Amino acid sequence: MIDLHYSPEVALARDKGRPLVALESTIITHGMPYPQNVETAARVEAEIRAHGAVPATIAVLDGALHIGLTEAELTALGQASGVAKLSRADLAACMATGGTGATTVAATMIAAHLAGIEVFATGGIGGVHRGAEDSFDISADLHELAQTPVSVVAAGAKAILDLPKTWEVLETLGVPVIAFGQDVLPAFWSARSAHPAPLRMDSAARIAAAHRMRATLGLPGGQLIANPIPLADEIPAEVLAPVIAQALAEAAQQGIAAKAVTPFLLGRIFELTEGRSLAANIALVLNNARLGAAIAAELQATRR
Ligand code: PSU
Ligand code: MN
Repeated sequence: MIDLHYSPEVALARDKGRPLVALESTIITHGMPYPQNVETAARVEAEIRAHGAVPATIAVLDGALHIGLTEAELTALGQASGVAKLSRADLAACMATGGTGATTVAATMIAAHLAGIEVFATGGIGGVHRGAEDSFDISADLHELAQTPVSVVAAGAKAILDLPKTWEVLETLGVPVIAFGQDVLPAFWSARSAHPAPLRMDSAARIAAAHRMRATLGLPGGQLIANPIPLADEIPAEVLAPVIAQALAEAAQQGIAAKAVTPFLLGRIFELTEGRSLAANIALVLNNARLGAAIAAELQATRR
């Protein structure tokens, strides 16, 4: 049996049968600068509580897989430097060697499933990087969605990626991509893209019903809920396009590769937009936390 370390709040929620929403930690350690990362993590947790669910932020601390972090653990993780970024490939090795690491979407899905948590809210999933035809850089998040039964609420995939290729791969892998409340997919910092949504749902109850039906049919894997950033917080795609292009060119010049690509690009876009990208990122994560809480409540009502 694997030894999961539940925080007191999460342990209590499990006892009482309260709805739980998993949260990742890579967004804290690699996705946002300090101190906004710690502030945002706390605000996202508070948002989930305010909407009737209990947050479970996931990370590996000294080899132990934590489901829910205390405020002190969260703050320490957000201030630490050199924390490992753990995806499916890294999780077991980090735990076996007593390491500390932040979980990506893929690793958070694995941990959430082990803990019986069916919903996970984050910013944006990883996907197919631009130039993947040469680099082969495709996030393990996509294959995780195809095999681990967790519904992930995100504002689409990050716009630094090749979004059309990302949607194609998800379709190939049989992952339902459900746009929430609109007919086109969102593009992370922008509410709308030109890409038609493969599926659209307008209520948390329907999303929960689709989650349950996959299990009934014996289909492995989860769902991606593509939840658009609120319009008041979005950055129009045409404003971001040149910024993304510049960040990508710098990454290529500096030979940034593999796991370093996503954190580098997010950091540069933050600098180049003078923090505007970060404000939008925070707004969209809060929005995803609210929808995640609503889906968790619906799933809890139909739990078997
Ligand atoms: N979404 C954000 N910020 C992030 C990430 C997602 O708003 O930092 C992280 C997630 O943990 C995601 C990871 O799983 O980036 C993808 O990294 P890669 O492309 O190396 O798989
Ligand atoms: Mn990658």
